[in-house]
Amino acid sequence: MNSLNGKTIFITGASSGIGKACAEIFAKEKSNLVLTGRRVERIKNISKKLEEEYSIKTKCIKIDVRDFNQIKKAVNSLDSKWNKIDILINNAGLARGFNKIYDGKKLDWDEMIDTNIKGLAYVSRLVLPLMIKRKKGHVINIGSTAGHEVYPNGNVYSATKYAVKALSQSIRIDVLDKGINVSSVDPGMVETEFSLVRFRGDKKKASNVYKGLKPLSPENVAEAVLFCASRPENVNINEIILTPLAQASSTQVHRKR
Ligand code: NDP
Ligand code: 8X3
Repeated sequence: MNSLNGKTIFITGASSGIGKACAEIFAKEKSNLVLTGRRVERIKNISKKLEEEYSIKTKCIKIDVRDFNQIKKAVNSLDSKWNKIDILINNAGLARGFNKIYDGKKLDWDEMIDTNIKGLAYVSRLVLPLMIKRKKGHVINIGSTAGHEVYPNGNVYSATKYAVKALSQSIRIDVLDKGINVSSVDPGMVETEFSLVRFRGDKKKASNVYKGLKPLSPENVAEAVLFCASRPENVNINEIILTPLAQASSTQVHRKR
């Protein structure tokens, strides 16, 4: 396993779920972390806990990935101790709504497209030059099974995750001669705040998503991210798809009654 001790990991959406679990697993490996997200108080709490527990260094930056200038300012503000980013985890993302396309809300679509597609492209555009300068680095995108197969009412969310898949493949081609790894970790059902966000705080609807089965935990996904990040230098993990044992596809789920 390639050591991650002392490496700099830049995580988008580190305030919750998979991003937070990635922060924890890389902290255990003694990596230093740039933690970003909109809910900066949450990130600061995570940062404090991880610094105390693992004696690592962290930097917290408020970033809304939909705002190109905000990301640019944040990346430009990193001094020489922080701008040698070894791994970028493009995790920030969300689903909004669960309707037939003809009942969908424009605002929900705009938010998903702006965050999941444009946000990932913006962050990659601004961080990659730092990696290219050093001729090394690793971009790990959090895709989804929804980027491999569609499901009823998934429409625009699925489209954004198909776009993440296209971006992962495109970035891999574009940096082929730059010594940079590009991986995609694509989970099925993971119990995080994802469904609560999708259903705008409706706890009943959110918990029904995982009813009768054991979903993936964010830690399960973070382990896959860590696996991608820790391979020997000559190896690139292109894609990992992981689902709960009880999920065979986006539509085939076995629930205990
Ligand atoms: P959570 O809702 O728990 O976490 C989402 C994270 O994304 C939060 O930290 C949130 O931070 C951040 N985020 C959302 N919008 C923005 C924004 N505009 N700018 C910056 N950060 C933002 O959900 P998950 O952990 O499940 O989601 C993480 C990723 O995993 C997403 O890309 C999602 O599509 C993907 N995924 C999730 C699956 C699941 O079943 N849960 C399955 C497959 C993929 P903050 O609000 O503080 O900005
Ligand atoms: C999240 C997985 O199936 O809820 O990307 O769309 S799913």
